[in-house]
Amino acid sequence: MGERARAVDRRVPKAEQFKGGAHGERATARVGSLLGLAFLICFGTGLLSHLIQHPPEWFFWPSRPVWLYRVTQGAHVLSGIAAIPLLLAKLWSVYPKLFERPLVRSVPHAVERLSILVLSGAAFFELSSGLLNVAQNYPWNFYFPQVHYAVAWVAIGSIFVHVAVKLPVLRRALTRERKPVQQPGPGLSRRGFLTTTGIATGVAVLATAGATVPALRNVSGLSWRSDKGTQKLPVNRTAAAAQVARAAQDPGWRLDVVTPAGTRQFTLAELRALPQTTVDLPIACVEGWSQMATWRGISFPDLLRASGSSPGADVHVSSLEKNGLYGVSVLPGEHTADPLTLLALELNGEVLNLDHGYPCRVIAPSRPGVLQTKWVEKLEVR
Ligand SMILES: Nc1nc2c(c(=O)[nH]1)N[C@H]1C(S)=C(S)[C@@H](COP(=O)(O)O)O[C@H]1N2
Ligand SMILES: [Mo]
Repeated sequence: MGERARAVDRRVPKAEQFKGGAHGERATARVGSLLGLAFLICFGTGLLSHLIQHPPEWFFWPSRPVWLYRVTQGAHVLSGIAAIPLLLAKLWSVYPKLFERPLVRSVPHAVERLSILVLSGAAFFELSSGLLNVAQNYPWNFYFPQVHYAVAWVAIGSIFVHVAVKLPVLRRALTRERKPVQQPGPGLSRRGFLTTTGIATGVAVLATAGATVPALRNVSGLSWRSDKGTQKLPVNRTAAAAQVARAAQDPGWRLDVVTPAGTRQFTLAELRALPQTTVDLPIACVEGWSQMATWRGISFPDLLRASGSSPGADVHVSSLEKNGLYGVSVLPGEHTADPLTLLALELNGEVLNLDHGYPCRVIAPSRPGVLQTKWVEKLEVR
């Protein structure tokens, strides 16, 4: 080593300088386990949401209980929120390792360090892109869900590698007997660190939980979505933004129901003359907010029978909205056979507001909000 390099090396802190309990194995292991759990919940519920929106042949998602998706997606967003302070705490707990020398001890050691780099990058990307998506409506188009989904596999894969590599350390750190007399070292103690991390995580979760847990509405400073929207329901995309205001209010509007037997057209008056069903169902947005509402309209089994088809068939739904990403959806047979699935004409006791999908919209139990298509103009049984 040259004179200069030696001088630089002297100024870099040494790993041994960080003696506080906060940087100890046990603190890292505790926070790491919680972070791993948060990621596992987040990955599982995210995968589920992806499968519901892009169902492969083998996939089946029940229409009951009606609140199921509300709970899984709420868990997705809240576990992601919890992971943010946990990840920061974890990184802070282990950052002295950056000063370990030599940088690379062996090939396996190099691979391990590289995998941590991938893990941190993927985790950071998932949490920040998810947070941005929750905070702003849809700053990305197709790009966000696709990339968020792809990187989730990178994150969970590298977490598995990391946990496998660290298993011996984890076991040692989580089971070791408490030393009877421990000299309090310099720096933040383990207890202080864990308490701070716990409080930060709790506050972050509480601040967002009100978006989906009604009892927490008034506690959550960050539950920007609440029951305060038009007709006591938030609006995600207005009729003006979707450029459907004129077509939706046109007296010439008709609903086309296309079945193998032919096409049946309904005017709004004809839809209102069909048997009406009233149901309480939540809208559960993929962004994590959800809100219960009372809906009234024609149940899909009734509508399909009135159109010469039968409940249980897949139905392709098209909106008047042509430029957006959510102008079409597919209702699986499981949902079209469920009498709680409505083509809704009313919301909370009033005619559906233009922004909520007038003249009619889909509302089905246990489905992502993005599939609750508004301003419907055509249903196709295939
Ligand atoms: N045609 C159409 N339908 C749509 C959307 C849209 O952008 N266009 N947004 C969806 C999303 S993401 C959600 S969460 C719900 C919200 O319904 P609301 O605006 O009536 O609360 O509508 C869904 N239906
Ligand atoms: Mo949504």
